[in-house]
Amino acid sequence: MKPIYVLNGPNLNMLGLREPAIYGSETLKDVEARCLARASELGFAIDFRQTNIEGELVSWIHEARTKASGIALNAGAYTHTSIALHDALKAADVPAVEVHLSNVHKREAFRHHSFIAPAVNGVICGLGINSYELAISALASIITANKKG
Ligand code: DHK
Repeated sequence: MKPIYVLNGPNLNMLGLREPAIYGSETLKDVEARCLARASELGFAIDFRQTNIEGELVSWIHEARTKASGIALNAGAYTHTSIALHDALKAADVPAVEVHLSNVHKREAFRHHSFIAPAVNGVICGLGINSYELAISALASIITANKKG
């Protein structure tokens, strides 16, 4: 079984230090541990990565086309700016879920629009680390259903 790629974009390496009132006090390592535990319960492996570089996310999404069974993507601020990530997700053609720790709709207007949302199966936001766990659960269901169908 191919792993689920859990891809994290800019500034997510600063979790735990960065605006804890918004993003919580847990680190990206803590997020990875929770994702790993959830995926294991569901019989999936994960490949968990973070980059501050938009093009690297694009390349990882391309790679997912053949190497991953699905993608959970928190693209950070690139969510609100990147047509390149939208196009990469369309090209990848694997199940994908957009994830955010914070409720972007409760925040500044510039966070209300996502270029990624139209290119993914679903969007989960505002639930802290639970957003990631829910994305993995949703992907596991979609991948399993696709196999049966
Ligand atoms: C993370 C970021 O870095 C922001 O740029 C997004 C997202 C929201 C999050 O909530 O996980 O606007």
